Amino acid sequence: MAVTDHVNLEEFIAGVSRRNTGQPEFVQAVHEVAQDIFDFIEDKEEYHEYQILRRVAEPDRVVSFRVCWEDDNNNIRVQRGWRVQNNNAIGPYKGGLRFHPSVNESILKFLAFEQTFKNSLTGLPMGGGKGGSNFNPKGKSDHEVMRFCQSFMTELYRHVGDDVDIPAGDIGVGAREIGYMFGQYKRITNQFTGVLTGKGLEFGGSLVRTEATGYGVIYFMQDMLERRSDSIEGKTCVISGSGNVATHAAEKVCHLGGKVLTLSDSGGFIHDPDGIDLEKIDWVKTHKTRRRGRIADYVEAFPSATFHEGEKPWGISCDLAAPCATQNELGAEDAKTLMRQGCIAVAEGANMPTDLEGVKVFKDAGIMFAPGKAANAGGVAMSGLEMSQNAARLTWTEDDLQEKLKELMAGIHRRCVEYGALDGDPDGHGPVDYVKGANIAGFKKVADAMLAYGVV
Ligand code: NDP
Ligand code: 2IT
Repeated sequence: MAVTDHVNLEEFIAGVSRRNTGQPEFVQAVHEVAQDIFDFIEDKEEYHEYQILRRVAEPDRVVSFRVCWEDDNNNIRVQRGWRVQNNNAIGPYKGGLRFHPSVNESILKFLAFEQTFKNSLTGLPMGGGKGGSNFNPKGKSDHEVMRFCQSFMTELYRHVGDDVDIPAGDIGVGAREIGYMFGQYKRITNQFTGVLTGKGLEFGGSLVRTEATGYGVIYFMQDMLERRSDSIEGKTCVISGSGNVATHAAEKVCHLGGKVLTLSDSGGFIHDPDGIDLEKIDWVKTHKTRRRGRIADYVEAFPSATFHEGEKPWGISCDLAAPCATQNELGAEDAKTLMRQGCIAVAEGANMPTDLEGVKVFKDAGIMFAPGKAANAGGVAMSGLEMSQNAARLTWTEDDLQEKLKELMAGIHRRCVEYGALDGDPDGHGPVDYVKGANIAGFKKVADAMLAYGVV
């Protein structure tokens, strides 16, 4: 058994659990990474001596604050806000903001922890962070969302900065929210800097950032299939979610000649056996984003589809699957069902959508399984390019950025294969443990930077 801090994996996780009482998502994320890292560092004395694993499992800091705002009926409302600055060993803290009633410290700590290794995997100089609030944007007017965002930034501004910590969007935070928050930051500091990414194109945003996460997920899927001399063309794909990541993943499946069968939201999923083509995806984007509607309404617009209330799409027969909604939406039974129905590859668009048991089912079966920290890294990678453009005060063309996104995803795939090829041959066609590859490649760069700094 590998050891670090003179303990085995079970004892290490028990310690993480003890120190993070009531934070199951954070413990789950650490567990998932630690099981691969234990083996990797077994014979590497320096990592043990400097307690690197113990140190990366502790965020640099967690800032929590009160956010007061006034609703349209003049009621005073109180929300909680957080920013978790997990690790800045390889660059300023970077990661999204999530506005959803389920948000708590455990969820943000897990997301910031994952973000650290994801950002490292991109090859760009970005540390890991995440933040958000238990504010629920659903059913709120634009003015209510604006007042909330302004109040949130009135506290957050003192903890962020273009060389310190650069937030972006995540669940419940899109172009509208980023615009309100950027406006408030600029107003308070009187500085026009690249403090947020995912900005509007008029004020420093980057082309291709909106599409980047979803497109990147499917590029990664394509890279996995290509290693096995296969492709997306002619394959069916089930997708969960109907937000930014899900709709753009769906779009790229269509571009590459595949057929999308499902989309979902927190109310259930729609199954369209005719395929959800580009025109239907545009309808979903408008309906979910601009009209802030429900996916259930799809069946009225497209009667070829059926709506399955309260269910997830994993029972639909498919070749490929991309969970793109939220964490722990795919368990062991779902994983077994997917494989029984013929699924050969899974790429995670969401962060940690497959739980630990589900991942084990996929790994044991040896199917192509891409963890979120690799497959959905295209979004933050494009954010990294938005930061570069802001710092250089210039804008790159759409063609350039589309090409760079493909290259970035290919680079992430290559790094995973380097540490995850099960036959030790990164250049061959053999099976790859992408979870292990992503964890080790992501960890190594952060750990080596931490070693260079000594004990800080
Ligand atoms: P959006 O807010 O655009 O969409 C979220 C989607 O997921 C909606 O369809 C929403 O349904 C559904 N959803 C959210 N929470 C739940 C829940 N608790 N149960 C069921 N369905 C839920 O978010 P994104 O598309 O940006 O994010 C989706 C996932 O991708 C998240 O895990 C996020 O962390 C991850 N991600 C996002 C990146 C980005 O660039 N945006 C980058 C990398 C990862 P409903 O409308 O009913 O709430
Ligand atoms: O989970 C993620 O990678 C994101 N929400 C995007 C973060 C970013 O900084 O672009």
